[in-house]
Amino acid sequence: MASRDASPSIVNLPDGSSYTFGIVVAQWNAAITNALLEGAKQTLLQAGVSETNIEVLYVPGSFELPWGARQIMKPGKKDAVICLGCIIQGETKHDDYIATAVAAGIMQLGLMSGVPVIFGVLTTNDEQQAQERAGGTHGNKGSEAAATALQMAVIRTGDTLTKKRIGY
Ligand code: DLZ
Repeated sequence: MASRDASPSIVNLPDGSSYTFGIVVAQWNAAITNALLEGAKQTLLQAGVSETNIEVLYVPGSFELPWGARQIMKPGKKDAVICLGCIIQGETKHDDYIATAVAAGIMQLGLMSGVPVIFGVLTTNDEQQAQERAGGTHGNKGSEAAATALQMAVIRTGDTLTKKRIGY
């Protein structure tokens, strides 16, 4: 399949200077998840988010991401939380169980809390596919997750509506 360019959301980043983000990172397949973290941080900083407004929490594996996201949104205001993980298919169905639980947990937490929780979890057949999506030929999905978090922070605070009303 052909590789694709950076998504429009990464090219046209909203101004992030007034927002605060949490990033939760699974340590399974750490080389990949650290690359996703770098991509996410780079994108947030590029959008004007202050380094002090980015809090990072490490959890053991992707299964713990929803719990980590709940934990990181507790102490103070977060405009969005980004979950980063890498689930690689093995000989058993563990990847299916983990991925399904994590996706459901992240969705549920976002709906219950009102804080956008972004699914930045790779679910790949092998390590090569993961590398291609962590800064390789398919871009960096951590960066894309951060761009989504920025968009959701803007939507959540109603800034988009405000801009439309005043004629941007
Ligand atoms: C146990 C496990 C396995 C086999 N594979 C992965 C994986 O590919 N990616 C990942 O993020 N985590 C994996 N884990 C760990 C689980 O997410 C979790 O940390 C443990 O089951 C403990 O709850």
